[in-house]
Amino acid sequence: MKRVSLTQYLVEEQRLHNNIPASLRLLIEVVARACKTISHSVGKGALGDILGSANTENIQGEVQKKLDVISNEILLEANEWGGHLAAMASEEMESIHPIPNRYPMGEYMLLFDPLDGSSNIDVNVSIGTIFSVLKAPEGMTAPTEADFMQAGSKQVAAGYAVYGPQTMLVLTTGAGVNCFTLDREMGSWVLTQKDMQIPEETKEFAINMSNQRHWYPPVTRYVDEMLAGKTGPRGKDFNMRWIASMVADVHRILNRGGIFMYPADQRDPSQPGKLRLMYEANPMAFIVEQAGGAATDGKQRILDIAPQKLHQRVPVFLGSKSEVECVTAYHQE
Ligand code: AHM
Ligand code: MG
Repeated sequence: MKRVSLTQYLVEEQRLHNNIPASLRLLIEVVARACKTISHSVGKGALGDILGSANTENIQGEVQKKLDVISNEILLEANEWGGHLAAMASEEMESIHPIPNRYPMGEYMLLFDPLDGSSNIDVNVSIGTIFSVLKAPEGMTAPTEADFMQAGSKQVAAGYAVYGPQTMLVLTTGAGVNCFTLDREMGSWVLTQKDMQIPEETKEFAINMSNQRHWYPPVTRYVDEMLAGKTGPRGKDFNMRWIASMVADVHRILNRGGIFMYPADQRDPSQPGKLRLMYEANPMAFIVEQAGGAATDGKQRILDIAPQKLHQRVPVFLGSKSEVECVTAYHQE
């Protein structure tokens, strides 16, 4: 079988759909290269002094792991000098990171969660990197946080790398979703799944059940009905999976269907859910919709949310269309 590399895919995609100009291709290739470096660090584990805590806290007051900090540095350094970006924003940094003056300023803005699934780093369970690409506003000279406040529907590209038994890169530029596997010997990304499609019907759900007592009624009702099995209102037995790495849970759903939920709950009404709109919900919603699935915050399409601040959290329901529509309908009743 002829192998198609990430570069060849991007060049041919531009010819076909005119949706990946040279500077966006450079951006995607640089991010993919950074993910390769992160994958290499992840693979070293205890041999690479990358496990454990960095003894620092990020903007959300979460203790940073060494690998959170290392991955953030790798992405910043890789993307600074190419001339394709105006600014970056990261889950691990309080404010935006404009491109230093010594480098030319480009037309895109990159957002990322450098290392998602931090609680799984030290136990050798799949983790990942999530990224989102926006266009810098026309005529922008000095980027500010306000320039990033664009709805997810404005994303020009989004993707994630999952560091699991294999390292994979899943990418959309708005014309479907494709998956590349890292050939570790050759150091290259090879196209291994074209036009991924999420099955519309499913019997699998993902939610952290330990929060059950804190849920709001629509989520309780939806999950109770699934748990009732064949003789319940849904008329079928459901299976549950929760990896606690969003990349790994979403990757499973892209491949065999399912619904992923991180709802808001009653613990802290000022924090609507755990996941961040700009680094987690938006890029994953873009990918899921491009693969024929759906993504809402329970009330509206995630990609339509007008962001208020960089580190904003939102409830997330995404995956197989019929299930997302069902739980969203329960929120509207
Ligand atoms: P992180 O970005 O700090 O790693 O947090 C996000 C992760 C998601 O990958 C995952 O779905 C969720 O947190 C798991 O949360 P919990 O530990 O509450 O189950
Ligand atoms: Mg994270």
